Amino acid sequence: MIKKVYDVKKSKEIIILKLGGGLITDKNKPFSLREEVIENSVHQIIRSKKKVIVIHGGGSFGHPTAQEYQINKGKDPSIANQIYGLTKTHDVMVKLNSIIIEKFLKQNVASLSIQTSSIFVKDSSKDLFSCNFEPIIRCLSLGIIPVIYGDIVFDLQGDFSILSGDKIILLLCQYLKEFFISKVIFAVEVEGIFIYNKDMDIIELAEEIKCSKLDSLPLANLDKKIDVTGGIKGKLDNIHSICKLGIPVQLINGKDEEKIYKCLINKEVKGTSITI
Ligand code: IP8
Repeated sequence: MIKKVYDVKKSKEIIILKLGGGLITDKNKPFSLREEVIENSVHQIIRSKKKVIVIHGGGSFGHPTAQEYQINKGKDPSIANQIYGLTKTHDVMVKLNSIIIEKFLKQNVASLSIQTSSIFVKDSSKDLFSCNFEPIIRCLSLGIIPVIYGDIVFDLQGDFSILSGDKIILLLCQYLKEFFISKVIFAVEVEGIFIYNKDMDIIELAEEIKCSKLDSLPLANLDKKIDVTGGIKGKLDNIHSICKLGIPVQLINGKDEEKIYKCLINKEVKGTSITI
């Protein structure tokens, strides 16, 4: 009996992998790409043969555009060309997304762009999102790798905002009940989460963090790059909520040749593990 439950879990197992925007682009230079990092990440995902949902961030594409038109402020007629900027923000994300999709297709692997702003709708009056998960479920069932991205999102109250890749992951973890999400991996441009060790007066990599300790971390990597979705603090809030659902989270350096692959196949890698 127990074995049967385990098998069902195994056969429906998926891993969510986020390719951070700061990993696949250089956030210091608008519209700059790290093509070789994208190619290598895609190669590792394919090599792992795991069922994966890929999410990617906005990096030097989405964030500067969203910031220019202050999309996160919501609808504000005093902001010049804001509605145009809303569509422009979506468009640059589509362009970044299609670059990733092409890398999969070039290696003869089926992957499909899932348009975030078409499947998610926000209702700010209830602080809720509704989502049509069906395209994601169909992709996974057919062996297609769905690739989803941080994007603009419409609001039932007539407004709009930005839905970050991290929040998409949380929503999938909360509501995608058809699959067993065994872990969430954040591939970023650094080794993981760095903290300040007061006793030794040094900054060090936090290799293991208990979920309950996430709120009180003496964070050291508070970078100042453009980020309209909350930077490292926003990320930790989402990670905290994901862990509270009982899903382990790992942060690894996606620039490394093999870390994404190793992490996907559950080999030990240096990085930050958030334990439940
Ligand atoms: O980089 C933001 O997604 P994130 C997407 O995952 C946009 O926070 C459009 C800025």
